[in-house]
Amino acid sequence: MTYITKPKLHHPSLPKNSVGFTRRDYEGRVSTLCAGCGHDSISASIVQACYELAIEPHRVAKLSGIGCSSKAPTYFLGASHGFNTVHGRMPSVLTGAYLANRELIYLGVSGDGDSASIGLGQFAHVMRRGVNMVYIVMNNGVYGLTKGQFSATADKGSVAKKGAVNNDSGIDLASMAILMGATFVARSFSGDKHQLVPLIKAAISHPGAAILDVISPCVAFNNHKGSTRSYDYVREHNEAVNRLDFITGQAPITAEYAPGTTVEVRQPNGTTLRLAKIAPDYDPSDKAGALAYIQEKDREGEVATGLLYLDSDPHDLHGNIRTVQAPLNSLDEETLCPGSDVLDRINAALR
Ligand SMILES: Cc1ncc(C[n+]2csc(CCOP(=O)(O)OP(=O)(O)O)c2C)c(N)n1
Ligand code: SF4
Ligand SMILES: [Mg+2]
Repeated sequence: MTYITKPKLHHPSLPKNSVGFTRRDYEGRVSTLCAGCGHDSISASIVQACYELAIEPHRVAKLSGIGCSSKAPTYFLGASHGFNTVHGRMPSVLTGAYLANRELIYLGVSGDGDSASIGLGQFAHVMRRGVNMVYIVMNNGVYGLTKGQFSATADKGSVAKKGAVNNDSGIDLASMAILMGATFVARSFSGDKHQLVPLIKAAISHPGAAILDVISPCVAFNNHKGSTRSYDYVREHNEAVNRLDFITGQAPITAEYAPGTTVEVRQPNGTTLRLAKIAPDYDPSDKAGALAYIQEKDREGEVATGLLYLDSDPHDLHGNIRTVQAPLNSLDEETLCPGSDVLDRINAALR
């Protein structure tokens, strides 16, 4: 309930990370979502990832749209910047914020309705512009907040709680993000923290547009037999292509693997992603191969999860349009307004 506040005092023996924060410092308010909602598990994974990466909470900006999923940022990173936007419009507000200040870590949180229905146009464009962000879709196949209508990601043939069958084709947001130009595309399941936490950490370390399509069952409206977004269905049909174990440069490698069973991918910011192969022939750097694999698994009724696509040399919006490094609010008037002589020269050059 909203009126229950969390105690501010922490036990003095709670372990701290390298920047002096406990895991509790990354939490938010008490959740008002239904008990068992997948979204709360994703929030817990975000808390864990930020704690393990030792991110200072004030360096994060979390933005969302409208929906149960878009309420979730209230329940994690309570000391970070937050902006709850209009339904489906989070990507443009995030893009604007990123243009104004590239020094923050941007976390976009959305739902399948928010991203694939009303916000599909915004979703497509934010993926192709190289906005350095982590975009998390809490995907339950329904509009949870408005009582369980099928969303645009619901699979054709899946059955609603009251028996209606979905006749429309479902939109695969991971495939769409790959097509649109996202440079880090992963899919996971809210119930698989071991897969999800490292993926969130890797996405944060990726200097480009990173998206995580996380299947997140809605226990109130879409967790029954006939649903393809229920806990039982996803557990039975989860086909992981790889497991992301370590991000070297920030964490030491502590496990050993047999030769040929892992791939290491270096990123421009000095971090290295180490992938333990589960599907031996799966190559996340092969765009066409990734799209074909996702389709193939979908045809078999399976859900491909893991790091599905990675461009290890991502482009960045600021680099593309050559903007200044400093946040706009730190620029003085002289820099922002170079004077009428300069303006006259620019106008003359355009004549
Ligand atoms: C402009 C506008 N249209 C419609 C709505 C009604 N509405 C609120 S949430 C929602 C769908 C949310 O679904 P999703 O993004 O999947 O989030 P979930 O609740 O399932 O996590 C809709 C249609 C709205 N708030 N604003
Ligand atoms: S209605 Fe569904 S999505 Fe919304 S909080 Fe409840 S379980 Fe979660
Ligand atoms: Mg939804």
